Amino acid sequence: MSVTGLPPYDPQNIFARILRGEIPCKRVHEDGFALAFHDINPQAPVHVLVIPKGAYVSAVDFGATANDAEIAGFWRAVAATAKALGLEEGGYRILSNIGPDGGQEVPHFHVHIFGGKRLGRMVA
Ligand code: D5M
Repeated sequence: MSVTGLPPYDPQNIFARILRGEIPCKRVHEDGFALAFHDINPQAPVHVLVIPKGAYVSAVDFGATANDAEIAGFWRAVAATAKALGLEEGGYRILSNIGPDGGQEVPHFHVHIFGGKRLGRMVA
């Protein structure tokens, strides 16, 4: 079981398959720690997902079990992705859903990057 009480990591989840190159993606950034690609169902003018290369179910699972280099590398990849997308000056939003009540559909930890316009306040 993952640390949030969610089911254990499923190596057949769609992001694991993208990481293995079994499913294509529109890549924005890739390094040793993370892969960033455009969301298939964009909710903002810019909507990109950043996923770690390791097998983590959620943000909490990642924080509790990844090593320090992986955690630092992941967040640096988020920043590099935002920079590559030209979002640094205007800003952007990052979001990570956790579990069914959090709206998480894909059980591989990911951060959404939203940007490209002045975003409204969060909606539940
Ligand atoms: O967000 C999961 C997100 O993943 C959701 O916004 C759709 C996106 N998605 C699903 N399949 C794909 C593929 N194949 N490419 C790109 N984006 C994809 P969650 O936080 O889990 O609700």
